[in-house]
Amino acid sequence: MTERCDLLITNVHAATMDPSLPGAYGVVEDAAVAVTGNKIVWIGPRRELPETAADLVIDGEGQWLTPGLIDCHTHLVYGGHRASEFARRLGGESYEDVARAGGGILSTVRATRAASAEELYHAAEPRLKALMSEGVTTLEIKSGYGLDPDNELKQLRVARRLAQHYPVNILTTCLAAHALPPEYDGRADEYIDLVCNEILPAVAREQLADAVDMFCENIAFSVEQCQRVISAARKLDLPVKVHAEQLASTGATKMAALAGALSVEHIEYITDEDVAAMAESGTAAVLLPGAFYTLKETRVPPVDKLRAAGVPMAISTDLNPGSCPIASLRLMMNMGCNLFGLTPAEALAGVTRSAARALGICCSRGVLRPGLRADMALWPMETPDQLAYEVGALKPAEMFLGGQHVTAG
Ligand code: DI6
Ligand code: FE
Repeated sequence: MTERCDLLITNVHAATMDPSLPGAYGVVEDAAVAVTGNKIVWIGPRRELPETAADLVIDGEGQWLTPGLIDCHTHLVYGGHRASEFARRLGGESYEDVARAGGGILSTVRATRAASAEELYHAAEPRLKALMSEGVTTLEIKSGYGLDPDNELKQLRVARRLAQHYPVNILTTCLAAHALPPEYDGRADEYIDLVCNEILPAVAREQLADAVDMFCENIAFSVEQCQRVISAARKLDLPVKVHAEQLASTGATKMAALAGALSVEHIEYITDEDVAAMAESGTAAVLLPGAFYTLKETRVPPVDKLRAAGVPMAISTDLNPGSCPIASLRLMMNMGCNLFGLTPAEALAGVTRSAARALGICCSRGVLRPGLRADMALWPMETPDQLAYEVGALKPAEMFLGGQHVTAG
C-alpha cells in the first residue's frame, strides 16, 4: 500500500540528535524524512522508506539535515545600547562596578522604559533576523528591562508580537526579578512583593509568559527572595529558570534544583554538590560562553563534572546589551568548544536536544524523530562537526518550521 505525506525530503544525511540512535549525532546516512502536517511521520535510511506519495518532494543533494536550532536564553527585546559601558570595561571597570554605579542593567531599564512598544519591536527585528539566518527555529525571550508592571508587560507583548510576524517559535519568560529598579532602592523585599503579587499575576492573566526567571546573585536578589518568586510562579503554574552563580557561589543552583527548576543558567561558580543536585532533579545546565567571553571571566563551568553526572548541557547566546551583544548562536557553539571544552557534537546537542530540555519542550522539539515537530535546517556541509567549527559563511540552505518551508532571516 502506498503511504501519503505532505513533504518528503530524500538524499540527505540526518544528524537526528536522537540519543537512542548510535553515535553522538544520532546519524542516519542517506536518509529520507516524511512530514505530514507539522510533524515528522517517518525518518530512516532511504532504502527502508515504504512506498510513499508526497505533495512535495525535496532532493537534499547529499546535504545534512539537523533539528532547527534553539536559542534557549535571550534578552533580545530592549531599548538602547551600552557601547559606552563596553568602553568603560575595556578601560578597567568591572561589570559589577558599572552595575553598582547605576549603569549596567539599569541603564537598559531607563532606555526600555522610555521606548514605545513599536520602537522596541523594530530594535529587536535585526537581532531576531540574525539568529534566524543561522538556522534558529525556536528561541526564548526574557523580559527584565521593564521592572514595573506596565513595562514588563510591554516587553513581553513585543516578544509575542515578533512571534506573530516571523516564522519562528518564541517562548517568553518573565524576568521581572532581574535587578532592583531605582524607585525601590533599599527596599528589595518590597520589590519582590510587587513581582509576586502584581507583575507575575498580571503576566499570567494575559498569558504573556511561558516561564519565570530570576537573577540570583550578590548584585541582584538573594536566595530567599528568589525562593519567594519561585513560590509565586508555582501558584500560577509557571515553570521556573534561574540565572545562578554567574559571578559568585551563592547557593542559588542547589535551591533551584530542589525547587524543580527547568534550568539553571550561567553556573560558572557551581560546586560538586550543585552538580549532584541538578542530576537528581533533572535540571538542565544552560551554558553562556558569550557572556563569559564578553566579561572576560576566568572561571569556566565544570563541564567534565556535568557531563559525568549526565546533566543536559544547553548552550545559548544570552543575547543582551551588556554581557553579550552578540546575535550568533553558531559563534556560541564554537565558544562552547574552545572556551568550555565541549565536543562539536555536545555543542549541537546544546542548541537542539538540551536546549529543548531547558525550555521544557523536549516532547515536541530538539530531535528529528517521528511524532516531533518538523522544525529542521538543511546545511551544505560534509560533516556536522562543521557547525561548531565554522562561523560566518556556513548558512542553512533550507529551513522548515512545522514542515513549512521558511526563508531564513
Ligand atoms: N545575566 C546576564 O548575563 C544578563 N542578565 C543577567 O542576569 C545581563 C543583562 C545585562 O547586562 O543587561
Ligand atoms: Fe541572561
